[in-house]
Amino acid sequence: MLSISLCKTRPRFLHLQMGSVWLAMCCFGLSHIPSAQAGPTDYPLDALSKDEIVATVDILKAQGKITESTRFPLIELHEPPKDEVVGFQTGRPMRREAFVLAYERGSNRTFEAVVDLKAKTLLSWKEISGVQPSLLEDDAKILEQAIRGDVRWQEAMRKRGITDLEGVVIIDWAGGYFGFHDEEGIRFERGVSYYRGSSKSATLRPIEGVVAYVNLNTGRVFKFVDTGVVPIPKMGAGLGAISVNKSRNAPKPLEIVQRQGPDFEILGSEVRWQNWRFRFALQAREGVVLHAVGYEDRGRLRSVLYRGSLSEMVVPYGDPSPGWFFKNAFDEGENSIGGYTDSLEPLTDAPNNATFFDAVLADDKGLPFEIPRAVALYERDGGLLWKHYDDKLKRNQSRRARQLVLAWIATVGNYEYGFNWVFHQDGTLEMEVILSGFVETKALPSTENPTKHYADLYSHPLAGNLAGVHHQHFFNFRLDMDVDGAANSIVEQNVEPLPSSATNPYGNAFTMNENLLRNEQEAQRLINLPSSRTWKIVNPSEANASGQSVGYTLVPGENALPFARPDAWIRKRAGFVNAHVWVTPNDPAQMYAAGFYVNQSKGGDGLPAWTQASRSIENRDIVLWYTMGITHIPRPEDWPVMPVHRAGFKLVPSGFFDQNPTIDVPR
Ligand SMILES: [Cu+2]
Repeated sequence: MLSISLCKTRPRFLHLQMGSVWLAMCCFGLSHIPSAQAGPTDYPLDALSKDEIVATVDILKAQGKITESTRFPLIELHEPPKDEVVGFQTGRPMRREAFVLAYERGSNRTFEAVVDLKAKTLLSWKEISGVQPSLLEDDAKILEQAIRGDVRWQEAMRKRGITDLEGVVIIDWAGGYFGFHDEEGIRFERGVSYYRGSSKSATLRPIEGVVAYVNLNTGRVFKFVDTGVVPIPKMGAGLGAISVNKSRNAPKPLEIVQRQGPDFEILGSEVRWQNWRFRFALQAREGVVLHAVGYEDRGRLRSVLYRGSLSEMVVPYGDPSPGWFFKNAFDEGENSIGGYTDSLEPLTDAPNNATFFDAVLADDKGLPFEIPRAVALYERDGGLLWKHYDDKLKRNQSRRARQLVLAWIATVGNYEYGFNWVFHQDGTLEMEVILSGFVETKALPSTENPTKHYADLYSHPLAGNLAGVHHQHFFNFRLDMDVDGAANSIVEQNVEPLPSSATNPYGNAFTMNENLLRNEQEAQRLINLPSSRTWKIVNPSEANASGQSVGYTLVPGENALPFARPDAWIRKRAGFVNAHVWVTPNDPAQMYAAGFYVNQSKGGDGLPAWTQASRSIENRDIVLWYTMGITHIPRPEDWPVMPVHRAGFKLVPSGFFDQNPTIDVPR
């Protein structure tokens, strides 16, 4: 959820620290852990290498475009046009370009650049006015310094009995947009305070009702809010809150043994497994991006998905109080969630049989940094694949399923978000989102209630007067489907009961209606339980053996509608939450569901804006955008640390094959 970090050091430094810890641990016998260092880039969509990041910044320097004070909210691959990628043949020359966002804090100016890494030239450099690029490490430092120096804040802490001001931790929250005039035209954030005391390992106990608004261009607090003293809870969020219960015996080992090695092959950046082929890259903004996903069907490689990514995330909190109304973390657009990718811990974050991949990203100063074990790839037991027992013949036919998981986890402040692309042998591609970590805590005022139970309308108690505030997590996935080629259409499937009639005398009849969605406006859809609604991406030019268009069905899992009012600013800024399904013609300029510039955005960009034109989405290269919402009313069991919550969706072959494609799986 959060942009908020309990220890908001930008992750890159955490990784360096963790890297050294792991290096040390490797000396103690963990060196067998396989970690695949990405080789030289051999595919047009491979992420920028260390050398390419260095070269990008060097070219900008040589052109006199940047200075020591320039910061880089984003440096990543500038993807080549799709036709170039689709037509690419291994070993042939390929385009390599970098996209750069540069920010000049002193003049509050933002620039976009594209660098040609082959020709070592600057292809474009342009100023983008009226925007704020995503948050930088310096922002949190400037905010903290400004707040600590503010006498109103110092006084507010003393009023709460806090004398050791260095024992207070200040957390920055993206400013967002609420129509306030004094927040226009500046880069700003809001800071909230937690009490930790002298021990670095102690928890962060919320200091309720104190908010400082900081102008990040001038380094000044321009608004200060103190709504009154609320007792500081005895406990707060952080690892110190986790006291390990020794009463449970460790379960006996459960290990996957693959004496002959994993069943997948890695060829350059391509993974091949059980008829599947795909590539992936860790990008700073989106995290792991899936590329060129295809399934080999009786010797023929058939395309399924050209590009699959997390396009945006937002976590709106449901508390209107001055300390909370602004908490709406866009963890991708405001924070570049890929940059918060964890170094996965072998045996716990991923199972014993995992293969790990290191990744390289650029920091705010344009320097490359490595994330060891950023991505894990492993096979897991998939339960039963199929079965039938013939009672007459007394004979059983069944097969065991296996799944391939491509996993990464980001820690954004107090929350962990894991994203598993799960490949099934039957052609199903599943996204499994994992939520864990700490809920965002609030201190409740004492109550006259003799039962000493604390409560307000917007939260639920965790422990004592420490509460977890109601919130929702919305994820949007951008799925550039290429079902047997780029020219696809989308149909909505609704199952409907038939009226009682002479032909339906028993009232049991129901049918399934398919409705072609012809344009972007028609394709803004909600999930619908009464009609078991699904959506099928079809290729109208390719038919299966039964004569149906080949297709893949989007099968939703857990989902929600937003509870913020339709006219709330957050609904305008995160307009993608207003429908679960959106479909657009593929446009490489339209990658992020809430638009490119999300930090302090006013709304009016992203899916709602693009789809105004209501372009045709029939029999052409289309993108399916799926919004998934999770409503989180915190429970005592979410404390101290949340047990993993899973939610997701599936892309299931539907007439893509002529029959069950796993019939050939050996016993
Ligand atoms: Cu939550």
